[in-house]
Amino acid sequence: MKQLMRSFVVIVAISLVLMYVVSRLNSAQGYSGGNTLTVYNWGDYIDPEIIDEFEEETGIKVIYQTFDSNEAMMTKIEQGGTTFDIAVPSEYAISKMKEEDLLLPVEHKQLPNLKHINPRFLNLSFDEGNRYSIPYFWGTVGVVYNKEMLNGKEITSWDDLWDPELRNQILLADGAREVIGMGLNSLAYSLNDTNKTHLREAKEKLDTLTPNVKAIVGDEIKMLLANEEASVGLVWSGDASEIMSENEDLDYVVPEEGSNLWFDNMVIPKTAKNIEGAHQFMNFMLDPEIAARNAEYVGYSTPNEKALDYLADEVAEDKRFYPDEALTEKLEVYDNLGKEMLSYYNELFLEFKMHRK
Ligand code: N2P
Repeated sequence: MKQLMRSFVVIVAISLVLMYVVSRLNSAQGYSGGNTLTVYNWGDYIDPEIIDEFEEETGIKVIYQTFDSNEAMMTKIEQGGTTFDIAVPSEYAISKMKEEDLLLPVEHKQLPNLKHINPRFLNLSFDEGNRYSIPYFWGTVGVVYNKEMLNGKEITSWDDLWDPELRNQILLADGAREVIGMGLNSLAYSLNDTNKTHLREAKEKLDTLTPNVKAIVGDEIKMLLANEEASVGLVWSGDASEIMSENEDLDYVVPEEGSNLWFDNMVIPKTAKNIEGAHQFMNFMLDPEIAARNAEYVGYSTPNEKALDYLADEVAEDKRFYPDEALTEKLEVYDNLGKEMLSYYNELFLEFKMHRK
């Protein structure tokens, strides 16, 4: 009995010491127990130091997860296995998530820094009054190309990508709407076309691009293009801007037939557990100095007017990445085409990928 008692005392003592060590470790990192925030964002879409600063300032521990397409993000949120406090969908996905009742309204009163956002990026049709979403980054879809590797040949139109001289030279971002969109735009159809004959035609046109397509890739597209593994890429504008600062032979163009203008906003999924923390995170990201550093780090364009003051003039005034309204008016924003149509776009994209095999 004595022996048993002694073992019990030893176990209790060890447990107490362990509990003390864990609590010291946590407080050393500034976390108060259980105060966590789960953030779900695109890959390569935040300066990790900003997460550290948010944790230090608020005592909230951030659990950070990434996705590489709106479709993957929505599927995960719909399934509900992991609960997220913040997600960063693009406009058509926001509209769809609202429709499916997957979002919580945002309390503007808790976001004093919202005033720094340029009104041009507020109150857009996918979320009137910004009831559910707060601007994070914006941009276009276009083509990045290596002037040296193309021997000075310029790219100005989508059709230029079909040039037989570009055999095995093109990398495509892995996005259904972006790739099908390129097919649609090259045929002068809308990026929101729902006519299945047109969509099939676009997919068939894309099939003829196959000999030129080296690979369909995720965030590694930046590394591959910067290292000149290919001379042309279908990319989001910020990825182009990021790699152009690493390789001066690269340039970015939005093809003349037209392209996509997109907006990525922060939202609070319905299943969020830390709603107050989610607002703190949004307000932190809206701080002009933080927004500027984040934009500088990821290469994407900030909708934060005040943040532009902190960016170098050659960045903030670069029309390729900060096109004015006259330019963006010619571009199309993706509409929420509804479940059935979005699945059809995905299906065609998969078929195109299979065709390459
Ligand atoms: C970041 C991708 C941004 C996607 N890696 C644009 N919606």
